Amino acid sequence: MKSVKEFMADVVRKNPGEVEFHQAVKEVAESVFPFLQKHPKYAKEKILERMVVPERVVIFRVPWIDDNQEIQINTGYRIEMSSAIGPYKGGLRFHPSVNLGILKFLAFEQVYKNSLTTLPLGGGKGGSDFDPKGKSDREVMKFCQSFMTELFRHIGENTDVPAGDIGVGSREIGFLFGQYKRLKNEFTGVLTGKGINWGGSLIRPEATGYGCVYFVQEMLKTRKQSIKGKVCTVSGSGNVAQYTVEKLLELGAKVVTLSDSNGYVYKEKGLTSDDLKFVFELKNVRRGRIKECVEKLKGFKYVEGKRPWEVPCDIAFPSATQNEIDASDAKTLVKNGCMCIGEGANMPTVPEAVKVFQKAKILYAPGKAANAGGVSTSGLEMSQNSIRTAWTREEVDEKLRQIKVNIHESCVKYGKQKDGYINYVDGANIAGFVKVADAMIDQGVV
Ligand code: NDP
Ligand code: 2IT
Repeated sequence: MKSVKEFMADVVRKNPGEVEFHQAVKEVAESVFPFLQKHPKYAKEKILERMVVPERVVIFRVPWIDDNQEIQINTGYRIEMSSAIGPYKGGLRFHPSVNLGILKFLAFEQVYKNSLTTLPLGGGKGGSDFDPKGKSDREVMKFCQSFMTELFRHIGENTDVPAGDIGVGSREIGFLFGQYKRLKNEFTGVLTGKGINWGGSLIRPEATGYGCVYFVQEMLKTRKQSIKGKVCTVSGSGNVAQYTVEKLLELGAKVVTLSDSNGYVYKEKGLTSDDLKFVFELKNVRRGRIKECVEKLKGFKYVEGKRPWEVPCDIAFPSATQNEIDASDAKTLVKNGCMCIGEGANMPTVPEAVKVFQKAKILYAPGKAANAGGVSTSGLEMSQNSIRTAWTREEVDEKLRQIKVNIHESCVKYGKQKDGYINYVDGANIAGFVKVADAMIDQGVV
């Protein structure tokens, strides 16, 4: 059997320059290799070697005309990573930083995350380097229509079911769905995150943030602790951050920060539900900057160009983007008494920082376990679409909560060390791997 180093050398050679993809694969390989040594059937079947090659990648031109009648050109992508346990499933990201390597890292992580949810969901991801910031609603619509004019031939309710991610929320899903319906002349659950009047599920908007907090509750229980009274720092101020804060406030935590790509806001006394209401309107309706909290609300400070990890906290919720906690941030968090990290974002912590958390034996779980609530509820949306029904808020929330409890149990099963410390990274990676690997073996060399 190859070593992790030899395996990674191959991955790097075959996927040049895709640094985020290399990072995501290495993390999984480091967890899974010791497991493969004990279970040689997976190594013999070259399961991991197969998993790092997408089943299919689609890259396409997205031309559109802006409000000044100028032609704009973006690149569109869909990475169909694995359909071993269900149709490809995963979000679309619209952000200027989007490239093949970033989407491959996200699609790769999605395979393991979706496996953990216990639902029949394969893994995929897509998006574009389109920047929705500063664009009119009409421009966003034109872009979405052009994007779907190519994407529609590759997706379908039983083939590949996209959803939201950074820069793709209910507005974009609406425009994408409208164009899909027009091209295919059929009304199906081809996208999740749909509006509540046209096939969406209650709790889907809340699900990633709520689910992350539910997972943190499970982690805290292992140390006989609860959320109540905990000081929490949150980064980001988009979908995931907003509903993380909503659930934290409901459970009696004190949330002291939010951020965007320009800087962070800090309120020592803790955000109120009125502050959060302002943020919902600021970010989802007016699409403004988080800095405005200082001008319009009381008790806020703004720190330009920095992330909130220098603020002392009990629990940190990175909920903006990848690699937003580096080793020095991790050391500061630990030094200031942080005891738990809830990753709302995908891969927000660099590998060296993960090591810092694990060495300090604090509660640390990777995004693929902590933020799986969003895609789980997408899976529940697909089920409701298939049986043409709509569950109540309480029904969906309860199913979401149970899924998060199950994911936590899987992490403990595969990640508990001899000294009792739960290595959630190993737990999530191995549990996610086994289900997909067994399905691949059953289905032959495909
Ligand atoms: P949104 O677009 O709603 O919000 C993104 C937030 O993160 C914004 O505050 C944005 O600030 C900030 N941000 C984005 N890129 C950067 C960057 N490069 N540097 C600093 N800040 C940045 O996205 P979501 O809330 O949906 O997604 C946040 C994270 O959660 C992502 O990692 C995503 O992959 C992950 N996730 C999302 C799920 C979902 O269901 N939506 C499910 C699971 C994970 P600004 O406005 O300045 O760009
Ligand atoms: O990273 C993620 O899990 C998402 N962006 C949600 C994917 C989905 O299909 O709901």
